[in-house]
Amino acid sequence: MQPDALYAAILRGDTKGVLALAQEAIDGGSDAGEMLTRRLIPAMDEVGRRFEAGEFFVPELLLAGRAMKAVLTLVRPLLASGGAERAGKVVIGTVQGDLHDIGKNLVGALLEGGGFEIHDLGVDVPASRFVEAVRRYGPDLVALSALLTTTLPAMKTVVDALCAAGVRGSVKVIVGGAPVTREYADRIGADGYSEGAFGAVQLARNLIGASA
Ligand code: B1M
Repeated sequence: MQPDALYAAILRGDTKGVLALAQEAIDGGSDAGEMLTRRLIPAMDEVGRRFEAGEFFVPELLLAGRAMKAVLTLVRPLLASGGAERAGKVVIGTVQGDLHDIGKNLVGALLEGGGFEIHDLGVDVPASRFVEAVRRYGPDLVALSALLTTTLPAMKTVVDALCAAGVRGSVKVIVGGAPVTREYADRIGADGYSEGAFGAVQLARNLIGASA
């Protein structure tokens, strides 16, 4: 296949084309992780750039998002097939007010591949549901994703709610997503920050002392 066909199909929001090209690449022996980092994620970044520049509008974001989610269902089993030993339990979700879940799903899939048991609370998750989930599942880690500058404060709300509920000491909290920075993570009292999805797995392992 041509090197940029997959990238271009994401930009067109062409789900069928994306699936066909990704399948072709996988059948041809392409590495799923590389496909993600070199072609799919950069294509989504370009969609975001065009949106910011006023060249794309919400329908294009939606179409590209749909195509990306579809291809992730294809790629996910390949990422999650690490066969790693059980590393710990994670409750993951996108914070309240935020509907972006592609990055969160990717982090979840990679953690799963790294041997973690995942409880995915979905998107637009209020702080009270994170607290409930911590009580219910007894995770080692709570993983929060946010993609909007306007929903960043909801991460602090979750950390504060965990403290108020008296469960903060029993879990590590990691945060990530495009607008999140290490400085912000430190400021809200999170235990860890990872810029990308792949780094989140090592971070999680380091925090709970699981072997690599
Ligand atoms: Co939205 N959106 N969007 N959008 N969208 C962004 C985020 C934006 C940057 C686009 C832009 O203007 N350039 C911008 C935010 C600006 C800002 O706040 N600074 C934006 C906006 C403005 C909006 C709306 C407000 C648009 C509107 O309605 N006017 C609206 C908000 C809706 C809401 O949430 N309440 C909106 C809606 C949407 C769609 C629903 C249409 C769709 C999402 C579909 C979906 O997720 N199911 C969408 C999309 C597709 C995007 C862009 C184009 C792509 C996001 C994506 O999936 N990227 C995005 C632009 C961009 O990111 N370049 C944009 C691929 C994904 C793999 O990357 O999610 O960043 P990402 O995850 C990365 C890292 O961030 C990290 O790992 C991943 C892999 O490296 N990561 C973690 C993520 N979570 C992590 C957690 C961790 C660790 C790492 O530990 C726990």
